[in-house]
Amino acid sequence: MFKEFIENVEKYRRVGVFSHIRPDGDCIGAQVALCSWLQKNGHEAIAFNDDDIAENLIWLTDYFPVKKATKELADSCDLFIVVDGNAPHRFGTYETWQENRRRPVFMIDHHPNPEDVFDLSVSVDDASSTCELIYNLYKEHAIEQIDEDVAKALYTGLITDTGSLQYDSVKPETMEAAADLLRRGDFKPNQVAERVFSNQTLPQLQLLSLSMGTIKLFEDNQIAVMTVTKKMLEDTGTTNADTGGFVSYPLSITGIKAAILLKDLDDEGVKMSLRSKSEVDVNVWARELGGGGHKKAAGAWHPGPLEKAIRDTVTIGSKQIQQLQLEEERTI
Ligand SMILES: [Mn+2]
Repeated sequence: MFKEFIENVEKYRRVGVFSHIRPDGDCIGAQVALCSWLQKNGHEAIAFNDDDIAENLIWLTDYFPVKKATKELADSCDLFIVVDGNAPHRFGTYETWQENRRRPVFMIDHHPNPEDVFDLSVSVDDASSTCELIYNLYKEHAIEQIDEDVAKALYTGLITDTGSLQYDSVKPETMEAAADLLRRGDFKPNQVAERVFSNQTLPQLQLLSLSMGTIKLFEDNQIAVMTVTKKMLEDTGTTNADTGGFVSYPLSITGIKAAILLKDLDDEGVKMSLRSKSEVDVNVWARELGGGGHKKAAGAWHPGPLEKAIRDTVTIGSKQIQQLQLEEERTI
């Protein structure tokens, strides 16, 4: 998987590694572990992200600092690597740095439909996470280079991108990677899980409570819709960053095939997170709305207002669910 990558990365000395905007545990974990790998193998590495890193992930930057890119820092790199995203716009100002001085760009990612703009791609869309891919990089190159920091960083991505190793993207290899990381890093699962998941603030829970009150079911109780409004944020003193993981609650209702979290936060329309726990492909729904992602997790944007965003998305979703039901009936 990484043979070509390893052979080619050797040609470059100073490498800028970008993770995607609005960073999550997988992109930061993968970025930190990749930068560490580069450093251990004679390169200089700089980790870039345009956005602030959430409170529950900030400890990862003790292992490797993540900086906001500046022209000077970006220009000093002779190779860029982007992780956990497969289209340039996912990496914020990254495109600006390319305009200044064109340099090779490598990509490591697990999302479907990669853009064909990279000089070298490691694109594995059935991998659980980019962190599982970076684990394979170590495995194919020099597994003994996985130290405690790298193990914890990679484990973070494994659990955050898979709902704590529950999604159907999890394969025996994913579990084996997780077990190997626990052994090599000599830590217990709760040491990472508690840092990542058990550090909610009271305002966050109050926001969750308000948002839970909005859950409505559609299409014979197969689609769940949950909303967050600007007023809810104001009433609880929270921000958009505090809505992480909310969509998993409506998805956990019995019989629900897909859940949508709609965030109506400013004048710029409605942001949507879509999740599925069935054969339903929410990537298709998101694409119809101009967004995208994975089959089980996707994002989209709607110009609004909120009620119309709900109606349009439920219409798209219902159409697909009815189609799937017809196909099922035909095969019986
Ligand atoms: Mn990911």
